[in-house]
Order: sequence, then C-alpha cells, then structure tokens
Amino acid sequence: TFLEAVIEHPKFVGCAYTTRFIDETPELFARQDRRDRATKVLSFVGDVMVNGNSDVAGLKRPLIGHRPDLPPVPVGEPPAGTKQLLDRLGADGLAKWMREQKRVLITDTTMRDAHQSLFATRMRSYDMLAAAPAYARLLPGLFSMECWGGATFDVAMRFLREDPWERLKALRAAMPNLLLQMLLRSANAVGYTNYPDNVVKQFVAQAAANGVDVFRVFDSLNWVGNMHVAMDAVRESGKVCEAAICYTGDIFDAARPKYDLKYYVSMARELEKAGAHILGIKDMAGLARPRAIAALVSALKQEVGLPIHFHTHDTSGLSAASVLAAVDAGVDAVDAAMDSLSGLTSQPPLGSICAALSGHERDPGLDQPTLNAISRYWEGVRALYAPFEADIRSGTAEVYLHEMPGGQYTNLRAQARSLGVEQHWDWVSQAYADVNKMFGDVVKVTPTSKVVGDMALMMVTSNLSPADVLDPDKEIAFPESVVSFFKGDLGQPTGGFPEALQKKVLGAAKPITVRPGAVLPPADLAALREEAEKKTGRKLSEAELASYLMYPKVFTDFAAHLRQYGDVERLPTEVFFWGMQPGQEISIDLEKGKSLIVRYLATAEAEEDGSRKVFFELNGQPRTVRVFDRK
Ligand code: 3PY
Ligand code: ZN
Repeated sequence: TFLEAVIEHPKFVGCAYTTRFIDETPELFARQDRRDRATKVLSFVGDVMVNGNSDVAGLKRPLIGHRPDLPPVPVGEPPAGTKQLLDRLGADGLAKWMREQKRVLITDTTMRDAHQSLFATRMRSYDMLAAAPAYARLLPGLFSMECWGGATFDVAMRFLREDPWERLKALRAAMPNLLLQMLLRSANAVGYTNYPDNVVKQFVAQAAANGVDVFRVFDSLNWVGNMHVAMDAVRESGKVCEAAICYTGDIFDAARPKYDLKYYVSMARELEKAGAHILGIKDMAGLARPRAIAALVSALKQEVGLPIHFHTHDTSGLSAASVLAAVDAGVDAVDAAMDSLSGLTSQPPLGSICAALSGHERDPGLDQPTLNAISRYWEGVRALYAPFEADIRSGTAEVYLHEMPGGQYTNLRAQARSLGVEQHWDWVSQAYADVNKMFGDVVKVTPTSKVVGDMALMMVTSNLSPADVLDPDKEIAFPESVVSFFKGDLGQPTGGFPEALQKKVLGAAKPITVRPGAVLPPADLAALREEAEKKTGRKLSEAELASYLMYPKVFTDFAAHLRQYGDVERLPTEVFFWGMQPGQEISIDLEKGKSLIVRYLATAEAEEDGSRKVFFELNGQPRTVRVFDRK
C-alpha cells in the first residue's frame, strides 16, 4: 500500500524527512503505481484462470513447444536505414532514391498482413517487439516494415486488449532505422465505412506523429475521387504517400474488359497526378498471374514516373512466380512475409525470394542466415496462434473463381463456421463469385469485400440462389452492409451500380452519387472528445480520441478493460490466452528495468458469493486475487 511505501522509504526509516516528505518524494507514487499495475495484471491472469479468455472459448489449446531464440543482436545503435534516408531526403527524395536502386527493395509484412491473413490478425505486440531489435540491427537493408493499419487497429483493442498506438510507438522506438508502413483504407481509414473528412485527417496526423512513415492508401472501389483527402493528409504530414491500385480480375481476360491494362494505367496516372510518391499495386487476393504482372509493371514503368511497389497474396500458390516476374519487369519494391509466416493466404516467402535472387543483378542484398534465423523465431510464434488458423493446406486455383482477398479468407471461413455452414465452403465461395457478378463485378477489398462476403453468407444460410436475389417479386432482407453499399456510402463502383438490383435493395430510398465525404458533416471533435472522456472517466490523448472516432464502442470497452486490468500486452502470449500452470513462473516487464516475477500457485473453489481466490507469488511474496466465476 501507499502507507508501506512511505514507512519503508529510506528517508522515512532514517527519520530524514520533513512535513513536505510526501510532496517531495515522487517515487512513492511511482511505487504505488507499479503496485497497482501489478495487481491489475494479476487480476487479469486470475480471470483467465477462472473464466478463460473469451477470445479462445471453444478453441483447442495448441501444443506449445520450445520457441527458437532470435539471433544475437550486436549492442549499440542500429545502423542507419531507410528511415534516415526519409529524414534526410524527404518523401520526394526517397521516391527518387527508390527509382535509382538497382536492387529490388523488400517490405516485410510479417507484423501486419501475414498474420492478418493467416491467423485472423491475432499477433500480439509482445511477439513483435521481441523480434524488432533483430530486424533493426541485422536487416537494416529492408525497405520497410508493414506493421500497422488494416485490421490490426480494430483487433488490437477488441480482442487483444492492447492499445494500437502503444504498439506503434513501441515498434517505432525498437526499429528507429526502418520505415514503418501502414495500410490505410482511404476514407474508411482503418474502419469499415467512410468517415467525415476531418476524422480521416485527424487519424492520419496522429499516425504520422506516432511513427508511421509510409502510408499505403487504397480505395475499396478504386475510386480515386475518394482517395484525395487521405492522400493530401499524408502529404501534409511530410510522410510517404504510397497510393495503390487494387488489382482484380485478369488484364488478359477478354470477357471482363472492365479491368484491362488501360484501366490500371489510367488509374495510375490519376494517382500520380493526385500526389502519390510511390505507386502501389495491391493484389489483395493474389490474382495477378506472372504474365499479367509483368505486362502491368512494364506498362506502368513507361507510363508513370513513380517507383512501383508490388503487394500480393499466395492463395494460388504461385505468387512467388509473380513477384519474380515483377522483379524482371523492373518493379522497384515488393512485399513478402518471413518464410514461416508466408504462403497460403499470406505473402510469398521473403527468404526464398531473396535466395532465388541471390547473384541476380537485382539481388535485394539481405543476409540469408539472418532471414532463416528470424523465420525460425516466427515459426515458434505462429504455433502459439494455431487455434486461429484456417484448416487449409495448399494453394488453389479456386482463388481465380471467388477472388477473395487473403485477409478476408480466414475470417470469412471462421464466420462460416460460426454460422454452421463451413461444411458448405464450396457453396460459400461460389456464392461469393455470384454476388460479385450480381453487384456488377466490383473491386473486392475491405470494406467492399465484407459487403460481398455478408451477402454470400446470407445466401448460403437462407438457401437463396442468384435468381432469388434478383427476382423483383421475391422479398429479401438484405444485410445492412449491402444496403449501405447500394446507397453509395462506400463510393461509386467503376461502371456504376446495377440499376434493377439497386432499386430492389433500396426500395424508395435514394442513393447518393457523390463522394460520401462530401455529404457527411464534419465531426464535432471537441464534443466527441467530451463524450468519450465522460464515458471513459478520464482525459484522453489525441491518439486515443482517434481510436474513439474510429470505433466508439470498441474503444470504450477497451478503455474499461485497461482501467480494470492494465497493460495485459506485457504478458507472454500463452499466458494471455490460456493462463498459467501450477508452479509456472513468468517475468513481466512493466517498464524498462522493472520486472515482476509471477508464480501461479493454485485457484480455490468458489465461495458462496461466487468468487474464487487465485493464489500467486509476486516477487517472492504471496499475493491473492479474487475473481468472480462467471461460468
Ligand atoms: C485490409 O484492408 O485490412 C486489407 O488487408 C485489405 O487487403
Ligand atoms: Zn494484402
């Protein structure tokens, strides 16, 4: 307690205090704060012991073996890398530098897209931060680390109970020499719907201020008109604006002329005009076949003056061939995931790509033994998250049929499972393809992919055929996301909406035909801050306000969790999900140089009021927490 802190303080013990002792001894409060934090985090572990972590309810605990160590890291400052280049040259200078490189530049996606696509975005900061120093010290030649944005923002708060901003700041500190990259859904920011312009701007400013260097900006309908606000905000922050075209269909498919080479080249020109520093090719489903990507990269190299960055997924099993074809066609940078988190719905293998290019004139120049060692570490990490993985074993050409983004695949499968239709997965994928056709052959990437997925699941669970959906006389309760899509809330698809279906979905309601941000009134940020602070009972940082603006309910719940349990992101992953074994001892680093040694002893039977005592040893002293048994 605070009193103990006072009477045990050396000044107090030595009677060397005055009446101002408490005011003049701030460490008393620091000690109390640590004690509170220790109690909170023990309460969380106690709760997992008694009630389990609801995020893994019904999932099978994985067998957790020995986790390979990371390679030893030399002491001292990490060598200068691309972050220093950006600081020195500015965003335009960095783009010019990229074009001048002979070697192909590599982005590592392990900390964002790889786990988003393989295990439902569940990777915790704990496992990332352990690897970060090895990246900074041993792989300074990487172009960037994709480690933020996309679904990570939401999942961090909702399921992992950690603050995405704290993750960003910690990664920034641990990798001061590498560019940190995020995925930004333009007007949808890191959410699933368009936000008012001032909310998007506030978000980008915070992301830039807290550590993001490269923003990959895309629009889920490839509507450049919907990207300007986000792109301008990135440019104003002084950071790098990588504007991406989302690749869908097949440029060589004469039956789908909508998405031909001309379409992408003209979009790329628009993005260049809109101020992109880098042009991204975002092949979110892994549809860009080797021959297509070679033609696309060659054309874009001729038609635009920007460096080109290729991102793909390995759902087909062939993405490495596409990456190598892109390299031969002159692409400037490519995305890959460390080998053990590559393949399937994730990115192609970073180590193998480097090995394939060894001795090539565009050899990325990364140290192969280091890549192998870091990959072994990630292999151990991946085992911890096995319960979140989809049961898929191989690449499949079916992706060319359904065109599901890699990041959606595992999620949609989990949704299908929870609705009891996973055994009809073939049907779900066929329905997904059918919905795409009915909706006018649209780009499918968050959030439009969610719209198509919601509709496909609904058709399977309600046993509806495409003909039923289109039949003007058959009444259908369309999912909310579908109604919103046809209203134009996500923007306008290339070629417009199919009119008859739009009428059927909307009834008497009128769709908008302009940019949603143009009709959304600006958010009253001061009033929303007041509302959020009232709900959470404390002052919020500007970054926390951004969380609230993105996800009011998720943030409010997370803030309540934080108040009750504190920094649970400091717990080892197996303890966070599954609790501890009797006698097990762990160390929790609350802050630099301050570790708690926690040993779990036992949990008592429930008492009359339904509470149970959980017994620990904290730094050698007995500590009991009381947990209400909700089971
Ligand atoms: C996301 O928006 O999260 C994506 O990964 C889209 O591909
Ligand atoms: Zn992706």
